[in-house]
Amino acid sequence: MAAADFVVVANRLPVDRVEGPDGEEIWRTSPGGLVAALEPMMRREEGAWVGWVGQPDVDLEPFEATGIRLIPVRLSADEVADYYEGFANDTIWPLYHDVIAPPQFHREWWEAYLRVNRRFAEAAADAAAPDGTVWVHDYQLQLVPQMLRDLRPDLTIGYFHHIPFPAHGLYAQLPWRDQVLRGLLGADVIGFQRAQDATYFLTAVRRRLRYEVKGAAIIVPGDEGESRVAVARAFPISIDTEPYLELAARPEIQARAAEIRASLGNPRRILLGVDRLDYTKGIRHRIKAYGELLEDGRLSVEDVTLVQVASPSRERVDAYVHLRDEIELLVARINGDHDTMDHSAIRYLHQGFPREEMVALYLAADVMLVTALRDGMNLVAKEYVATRADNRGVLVLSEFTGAADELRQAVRVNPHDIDGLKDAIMSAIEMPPAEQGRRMRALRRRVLENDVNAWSSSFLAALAEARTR
Ligand code: GDG
Repeated sequence: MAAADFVVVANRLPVDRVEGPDGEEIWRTSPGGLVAALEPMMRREEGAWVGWVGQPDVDLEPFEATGIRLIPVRLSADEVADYYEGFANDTIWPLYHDVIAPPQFHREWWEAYLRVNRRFAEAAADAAAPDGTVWVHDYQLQLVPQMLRDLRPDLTIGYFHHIPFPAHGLYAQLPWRDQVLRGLLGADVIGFQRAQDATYFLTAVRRRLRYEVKGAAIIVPGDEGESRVAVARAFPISIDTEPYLELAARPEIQARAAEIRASLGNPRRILLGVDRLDYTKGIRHRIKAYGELLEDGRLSVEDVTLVQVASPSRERVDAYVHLRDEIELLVARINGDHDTMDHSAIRYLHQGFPREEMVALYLAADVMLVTALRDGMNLVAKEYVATRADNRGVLVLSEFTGAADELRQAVRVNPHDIDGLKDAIMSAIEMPPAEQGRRMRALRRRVLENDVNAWSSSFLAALAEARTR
């Protein structure tokens, strides 16, 4: 296979194995925003994508799916447990989300992380053409940039971090804190969601490694006295707006939204939460606040329904098993206390839905609740805004999301403050149409102007500039 001028490296390949019409297994691209953003570049540059297929012990040769060259990295079942479910999702994820859940530190998980990161780096080194560009994604692969630079000093390397980077006092807990910083610093450009994440990273670099930092530029010393410059700054990610606009305009999806409203008993207001079932998303805080509003008599189930989609996630990690039990107990209690034969307090759905149904839900929702305790960006907030072409609806948004930096006209909340959250939910429910319109227009302008293509273009422009340094 010919070498690629542009290589993306991410934990997952953008494909799922599904059953074809005759029962055979085929690959279908998973329609994420990242694929949409990178597709034009992938085609133009004859790009390649290095990643895991999502199932253990699958040996596959490189192949093409819908025009993208895919290079599978094999993971054994033990590696999935130690590198992915362990170090990535039970060490880094909780640590980087402000230790909302206690991070687990295990040396054998770190060993697996090292081994798997090396495998990804080697696959990228094999795939990339001389003087090519490689863009590495996310917290599962923080060591890849430096490993790749050691193998291929000719490459221009970018890294984008999709989740928060923690304050130094928390980051310092990581037993392998210096190795991870050095891993990331192999990149020419290190992108974060928020300015605050970049600042925390620069602080960690200064305090742990004592490297010189000038603004966003880090002077990275080499082995033999020479040095290079790495840049760390914010590139807030966004959504591919087009499919959301298109789906929201379809009559059958609008009809489906009306059908959803009717099937909930035509409440005056529908509140909606859409999250992976994750402890970072503040689902418990949201449901607690809503339950208290019913308890206090400020809301009634005839008037209001909360629809909570909690899509299944990381079901083999203990913290997620406990979280599901807690949430389901809470939902059952609230429904038990408040449901009538005709109306439910909470319609709870522990399921994933097709995008069409998600857009119908966004259209049906008068109030969107995004109450994350910590979130790199939160694309759900942007998706909701994109679909609200009539400028109606209210976004309640946690200030601990990356989206809060941009979506200033949302109703902002601190989800830890349950009384404040209750008041915010009430003000969203009662907001007059004129104010909804004023806020939603401004929010939509922001999201439509800064879509995922603007994001990838600005990151790639920074990388191109790095190439000339
Ligand atoms: C990480 C960071 C950052 C969810 N359930 C269903 C479904 N979804 C879709 C949503 C949205 C996406 O999944 C979730 O994106 P988020 O940004 O909300 O959150 P994470 O999954 O935690 O993503 C986050 C992001 O990376 C990008 O950098 O923003 O901070 O944590 O698109 O719509 N989609 C469908 N059915 C579902 O049931 N079709």
